[in-house]
Amino acid sequence: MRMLVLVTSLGMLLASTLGVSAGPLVNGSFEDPVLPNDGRFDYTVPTGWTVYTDQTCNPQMLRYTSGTVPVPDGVQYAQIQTLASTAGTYAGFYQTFDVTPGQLYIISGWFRPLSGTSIARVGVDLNGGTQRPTEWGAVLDGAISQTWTEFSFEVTAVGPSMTIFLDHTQNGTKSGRATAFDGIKVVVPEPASLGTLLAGTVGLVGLRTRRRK
Ligand SMILES: [Ca+2]
Repeated sequence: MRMLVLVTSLGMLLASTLGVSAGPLVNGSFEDPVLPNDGRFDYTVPTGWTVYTDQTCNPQMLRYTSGTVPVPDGVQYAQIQTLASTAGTYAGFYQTFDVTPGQLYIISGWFRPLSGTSIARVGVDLNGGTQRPTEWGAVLDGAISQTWTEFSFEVTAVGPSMTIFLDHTQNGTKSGRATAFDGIKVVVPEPASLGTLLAGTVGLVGLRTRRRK
């Protein structure tokens, strides 16, 4: 048991040394909960995420079946649909996760406005609250593209947590507009001395393997 704890600690140390993950952002790929493979979509809130809107909306999760467009990350994705017939109405998912103050993070993922009047946006509340952003790190207007598009932007943490907003809004007055999201990731940029770090990693992994025996 003591050896197990040691190995776990070593793994955590390794992860923090590498800086691969920013912390507990969970289910950025929307693979949880697992949907049945027989339906087109489910009105389900993805695990770890919270729904917000100014009026009314439908959270949805979808699972790809054969014959549909490939999913960017895994086999499921999430989308948010506004039900109000008001231009500017909005809805989305947010999630708060731990960060290190002063650290630079790359936020990336995929989004897809599902109509010509849908607008996909991703932004953060740097204070880790639930204040919907007024400035966005990534925007895709459905009038420009309605296909899966990868986005990426950088933010510097100011506190111990940060909240990401996956936002949908619309230009037109038709209800039932939506935006899809998948593969949301928060990572620390790779350091320049990657080769040196990798060499060190191989050594640590070797050590870890031996200790497990
Ligand atoms: Ca996915």
